[in-house]
Amino acid sequence: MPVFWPRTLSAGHYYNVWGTNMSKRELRVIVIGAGMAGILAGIRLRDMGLTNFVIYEKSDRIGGTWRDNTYPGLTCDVPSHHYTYSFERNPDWTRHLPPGSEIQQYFERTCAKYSLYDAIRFGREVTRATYEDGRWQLELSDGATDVADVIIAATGVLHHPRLPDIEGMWDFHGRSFHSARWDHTVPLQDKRIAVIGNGSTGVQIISALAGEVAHISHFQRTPQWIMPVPNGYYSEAERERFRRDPAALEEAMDTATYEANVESYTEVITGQDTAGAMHWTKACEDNLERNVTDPALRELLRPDHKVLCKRLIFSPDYYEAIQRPGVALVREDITRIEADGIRTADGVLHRVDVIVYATGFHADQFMRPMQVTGRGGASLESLWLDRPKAYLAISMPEFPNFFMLNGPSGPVGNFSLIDIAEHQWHYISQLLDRLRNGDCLEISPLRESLERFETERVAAAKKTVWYTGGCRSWYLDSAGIPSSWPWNYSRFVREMSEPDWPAFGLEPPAHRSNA
Ligand code: NA7
Repeated sequence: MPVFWPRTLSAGHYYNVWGTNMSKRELRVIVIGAGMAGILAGIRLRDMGLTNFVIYEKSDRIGGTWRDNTYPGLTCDVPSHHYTYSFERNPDWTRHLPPGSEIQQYFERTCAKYSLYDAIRFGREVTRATYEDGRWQLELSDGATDVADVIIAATGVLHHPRLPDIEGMWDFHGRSFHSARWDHTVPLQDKRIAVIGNGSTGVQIISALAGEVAHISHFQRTPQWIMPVPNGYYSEAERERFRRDPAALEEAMDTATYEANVESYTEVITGQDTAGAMHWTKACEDNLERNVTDPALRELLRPDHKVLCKRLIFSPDYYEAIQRPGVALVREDITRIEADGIRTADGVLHRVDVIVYATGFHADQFMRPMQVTGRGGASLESLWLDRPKAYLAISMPEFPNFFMLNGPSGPVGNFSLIDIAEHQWHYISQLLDRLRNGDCLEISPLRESLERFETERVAAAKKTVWYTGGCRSWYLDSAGIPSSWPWNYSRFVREMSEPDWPAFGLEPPAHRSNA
């Protein structure tokens, strides 16, 4: 019979060191962030019977990225019914790909339905977390403090807007803003707009505003491959059927096909010579050939990197939009921004009234600028000196009982981050069970577990199309190594099914070894 001796004992808790539980330890849990993952954590904590928790949210509303982004055309590129919690289906999606505003409403509705608002503390940013005497001591932006046994960092990936560093950009006399800080006080209809940036965001804005404004110019430093994914409507009759009959909704979701697509996608990323690679490549090439009629424009729009090297853009109508009257593609490099517009390398001044910076995010920040200090003074900044890292994207040595959802090197391909977070929660809940059962007071991976994982992950990452495909993207860390999960989806699901306990210095739970 395995015996797990707690590393430290704290007053008020009773532990049965002989491997059978006399009582469950009450854990105080602090969740950071009330976006998609924080909401998931709150609901699941309650399901586990853990009621002593709060969710700190720095903003005044829930929703994370879906609260911050309100730009015209905002759409998630995951099929609507797969961008939903598995336990809270949404028969009311109106489109096959969910509009941003509906996603935000869905999260707000879910929060209300699960009475989660009571647990959320708005306008409170966690600035510091320090592990002392077996517990996490937290400091908040308003000077308050709190204490937790467990921290769940659900702080999101793409939430620190990245503005470019272009000479003269502060001299511009018109209005300008980042796409994630859309200024809805600026009327656009009779304006000349410049959109800088050609990721999913820039493409969606161009598609939405083409024909709706006086003129719009799309400044593309790097062309992108575009997958022509149609975005149809669910009729009211279909939605009513889904409301009445959850089985019909499940059938319409066709999860088997969705997961096969996800698997095929991840196979392509990790091995370019597969049949799947040819399928994705051909679909994007055909889209360009068939839907851009002017050969000169077509060549300007043709990427010189492999399909899927950058995060693939799903759009049913970008090529149509860029060919409309009043829409211009600008491929010349931007040299500076002046009072009246944008100057490009060919000397042309593109006169505009509004500049939208669709220039992406600092994807390597995660919970930072929060200062995190672990056991024995270990600092997060030191651990992440070369790149953000975590064992299986969830936990870090010397940071006991600190678990992340959508943390560094977790999967971020074109598939549902909700599904990813739910798998990660399944894993974290098993770690929480060990703490509650009194098997141990602290859980963190061994240093060698993280080192082994990172060595293997980086080696695999160098074989992915993100690394070999001839492009740069936000997937790459400061050393140019892809920061995402470099294996297929099945491996992720397998790894998340149950912790490899020895990697945490623990034996498997007693009930398993006794089985
Ligand atoms: P992305 O995908 O990071 O795209 C940012 C775009 O901004 C990309 O086209 C960049 O060009 C461009 N960029 C960045 N800096 C500059 C400067 N200085 N000059 C010109 N162009 C610049 O961000 P998104 O918001 O579109 O999407 C982020 C994710 O959100 C997306 O993948 C989905 O997961 C949802 P580059 O390619 O680097 O030449």
